Amino acid sequence: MKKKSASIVVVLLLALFGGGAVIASDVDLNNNADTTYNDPPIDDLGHDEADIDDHDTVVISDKELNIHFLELGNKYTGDCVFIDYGDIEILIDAGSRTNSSAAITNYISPFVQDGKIEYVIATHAHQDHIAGFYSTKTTTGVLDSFEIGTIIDYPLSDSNTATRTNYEATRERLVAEEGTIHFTALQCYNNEDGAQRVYDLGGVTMEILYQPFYEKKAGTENNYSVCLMIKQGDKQYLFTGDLEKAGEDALVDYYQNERDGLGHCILYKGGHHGSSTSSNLKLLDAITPEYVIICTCAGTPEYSDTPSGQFPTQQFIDRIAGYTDKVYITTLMVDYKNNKFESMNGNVVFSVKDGEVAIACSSNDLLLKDTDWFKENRVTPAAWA
Ligand SMILES: [Ca+2]
Ligand SMILES: [Ca+2]
Ligand SMILES: [Zn+2]
Repeated sequence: MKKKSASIVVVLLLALFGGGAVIASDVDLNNNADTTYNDPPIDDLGHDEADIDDHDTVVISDKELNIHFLELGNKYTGDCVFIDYGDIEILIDAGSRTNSSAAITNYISPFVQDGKIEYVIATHAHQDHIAGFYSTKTTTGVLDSFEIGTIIDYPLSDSNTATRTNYEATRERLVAEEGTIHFTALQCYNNEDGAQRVYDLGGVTMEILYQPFYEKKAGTENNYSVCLMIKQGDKQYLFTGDLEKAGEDALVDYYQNERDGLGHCILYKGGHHGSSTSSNLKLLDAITPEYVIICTCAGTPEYSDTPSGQFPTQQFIDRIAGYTDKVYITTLMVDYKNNKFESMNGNVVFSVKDGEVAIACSSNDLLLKDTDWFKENRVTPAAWA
């Protein structure tokens, strides 16, 4: 196609879609069941002068990349990260319990306009990461609520829970009956069997990283976590699931001689909900994170009765403070026994617009260090004073 006719195509597309292409930047981020979405986002087909050059093809790539860290509708800590890039969606985990599937599905549905989630990542076989994927007698799992393109998950697990069995049975049913493709992270890293190490999403890439516990026994299930890097232009976003120190150290060691290291990551999903065992200095030194977003219920006694060891832990805070104070937390524990919790930042949406990071939260935009919970429950590190 020559330049002139290419321009006509763009003009036609603008005429067809330009007027209606409203980006719903003010879309309601709450996931309350009674929330209505008046303006679901429509991909911007607007035209950019830079898209038209002397080549024969027209590239229309004004899609926005939005990375959502979700609240999960109950008091339990768990992970769910939804990456929305036009008609391409990536869902990393669906915790924290089976009844989280409703909160997740309600929240993400307006963004999945073609009804299909192209990529699902299940980092490891713990319920706070995979329980929302499958259906039960009373809940409809996320994997049963959308068409699912490709599932990428953990190569190894020592879990013998019903959670793992249920998730994997659902995955296998989708593969057998629905045309879903399944690869392990190791197949992806090795570019085996049609799996890819790097998925080119058009202006954005998803790279499945290697870590040695994809193929050797770990001391904890957490270290089997699938790790991936999203790249948008020169900006990198890192997701390590619940990887703990042995996994983090091995990941950093491996990449000393690969891909010029992990490199600076402007966004890092705070590892393992802000636990003391993750986000160790070796990893932080390697990625120098600027924005850290954590899916957790702050101050929950779910995993620790020691206040300083409750997510996000004092140890995590002391380490991350040397790199950034831009730390965001989804949910806040109010009264665990009586099942009371509320939004901390709420659902947190990270994006980069015109080279600048934008953070949009459904509850408030306070940094962790400025929250009442932090002031009452944590010691301020010198770097944050
Ligand atoms: Ca979308
Ligand atoms: Ca889609
Ligand atoms: Zn977890």
